[in-house]
Amino acid sequence: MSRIALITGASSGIGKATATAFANNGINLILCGRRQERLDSLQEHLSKKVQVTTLKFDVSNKVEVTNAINSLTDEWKSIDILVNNAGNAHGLSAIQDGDVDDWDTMIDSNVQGLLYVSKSIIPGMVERAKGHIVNLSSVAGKYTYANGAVYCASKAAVEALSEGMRLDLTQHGIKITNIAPGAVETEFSLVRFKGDEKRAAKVYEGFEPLQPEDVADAILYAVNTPPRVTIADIVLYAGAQSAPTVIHRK
Ligand code: 8X3
Repeated sequence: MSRIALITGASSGIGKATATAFANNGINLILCGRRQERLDSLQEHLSKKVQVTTLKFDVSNKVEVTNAINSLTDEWKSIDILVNNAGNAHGLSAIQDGDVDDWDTMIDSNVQGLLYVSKSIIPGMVERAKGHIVNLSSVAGKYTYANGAVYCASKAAVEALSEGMRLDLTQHGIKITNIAPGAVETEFSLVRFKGDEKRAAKVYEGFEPLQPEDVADAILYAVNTPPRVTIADIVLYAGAQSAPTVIHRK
């Protein structure tokens, strides 16, 4: 089989756009997510181009992650590219008003989840002496903003994990790419604001936000570089954005 990529959070947003870009480039896919119907419909669509399988699990559930990845056949287990995309923001409020359950959800998926999935896949990459891990961080991991302390901290952890993974795994032939997008129009804000469509829409008002496909293009560029090149870090802002919370709206 040609290259195999496992993508978490593949059923929407950046994960889905990345899956589509990979399929267009002949990369076979293991689509992972919590919503089986969405995974099935994406599989149906993309399997016209490449081989596609799906795994339903919640990244924050250690047992589910291990069982799902262990259930892959040997052929599918030879994962060349891991895209750690699953993650979310929950709430936007000052630390004194923060909801502890929101904090748990962010730390559990953005940090623990990324670690559980990576732990299930890295030993195989080390054994095969090749692989590429793409971690979806955020500009929020580079600059902390007001009311976002815990989300920003979770993404700062991703930044540290990308650096740490690179330090430990480069000698094993494994590349690590950290991707830090700014304002991308996805379900991100709808999830952050718990389904409040008006509040979510306001985030993207008065400027043209990044689209998931823009981030997918950057990921595709990173995974298609020759062995002599490691794309360590890519920061993407929307055209009208100059910092995470500085957007020039019309
Ligand atoms: C998403 C970007 O700036 O809304 O990670 O935190 S931001």
